[in-house]
Amino acid sequence: MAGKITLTIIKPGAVSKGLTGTILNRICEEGFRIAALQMTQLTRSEAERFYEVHRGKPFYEGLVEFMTSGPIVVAILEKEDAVEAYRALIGATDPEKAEEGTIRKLYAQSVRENAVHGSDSDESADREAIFFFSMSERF
Ligand code: FUP
Repeated sequence: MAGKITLTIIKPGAVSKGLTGTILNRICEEGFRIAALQMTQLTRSEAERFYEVHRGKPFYEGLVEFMTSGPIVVAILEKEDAVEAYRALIGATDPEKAEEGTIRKLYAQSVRENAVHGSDSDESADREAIFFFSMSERF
């Protein structure tokens, strides 16, 4: 039976440091199936729309600036309880609070430059997957 999905973004800081392969390898080793994959660079309006829920917060401008600063790698990941399983794998938003061995603990620079995104609910995962991928790009 197919598992549920989550959406991840390998953020500009991690892509520019050459960590894309390392992070995708870890994701696969942890039993996620890559159901869609793309490299792109967000425009300002796309980043604003993706992070709409955070508009008005003190970190919003910096977040949009960072997320548009270079290419990103976006993937739909499939596994049982994908959202929860992937959030456990990436660790807390703030890498200093993230568990040892998590992707953010290993590769994040700071709360803002925290290496990867992971959807926070099944509803967000569906919305975010549609944001980046058409059905013909999903396998
Ligand atoms: P997460 O779900 O762990 O990605 O975290 P949030 O949805 O709370 O935040 C989304 C992004 O906003 C984070 F990945 C980084 C950025 N952010 C900050 O820059 N500062 C903060 O204090 C909180 C979040």
